[in-house]
Amino acid sequence: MGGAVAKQNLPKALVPEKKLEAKIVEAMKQRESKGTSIKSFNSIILKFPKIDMSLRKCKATFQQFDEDANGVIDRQELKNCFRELKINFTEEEVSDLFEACDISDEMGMKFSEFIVLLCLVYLLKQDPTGLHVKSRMGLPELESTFETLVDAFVFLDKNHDGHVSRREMVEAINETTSGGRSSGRIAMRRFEEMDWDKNGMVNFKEFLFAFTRWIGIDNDDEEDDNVAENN
Ligand SMILES: [Ca+2]
Ligand SMILES: [Ca+2]
Ligand SMILES: [Ca+2]
Repeated sequence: MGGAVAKQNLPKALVPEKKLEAKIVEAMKQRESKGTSIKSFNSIILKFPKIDMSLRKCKATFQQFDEDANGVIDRQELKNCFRELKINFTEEEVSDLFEACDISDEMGMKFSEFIVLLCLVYLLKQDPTGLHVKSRMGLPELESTFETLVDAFVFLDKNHDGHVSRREMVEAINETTSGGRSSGRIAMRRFEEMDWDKNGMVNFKEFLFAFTRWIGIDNDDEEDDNVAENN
């Protein structure tokens, strides 16, 4: 309750993202109440190649919405994208999402940032009223990959509070890999990689960004393509 007063003193610019983060945590908690199909940390690792492939295929979607083909999706292009995918977010929500995901500050979203944004949209679009639609965004294959990522996060977030703590990360890894010091160290390293703002907690957005880095989605064959095109 005391937090309400402190919140009002925040600089205005900080509020939108906080609001969005709160919405994401809320949506994640809702989803967590349904549990996870993932049984072990190793099974997440085993899913990497499939996730990797599916996300790479999404490059065509990215290019489709990058109307001026400059390699990034700007605000207007994102708005058009949402219209096309029938994602009915308010202007403010679209803008908040853009700011939350445009972390490279290149006047637009790179591919990896776009993927993270779509996955957040996927999570936010779950329908608590239970009106089930087969696909939330008309991108069924991508959505099943997003579901896997959400599922993985739910597995890691043992106490279902919408954040993965360092302890939860260690617990998740130790569950399967018979403990031992090396797995503990791996867990630590993974955790530090994920926790960008170093607040000791990993939220879903941090998790997704870490994921795109682990599978190296931005350092793909793009450069080769460009060379081929220019020659
Ligand atoms: Ca563009
Ligand atoms: Ca937690
Ligand atoms: Ca963090």
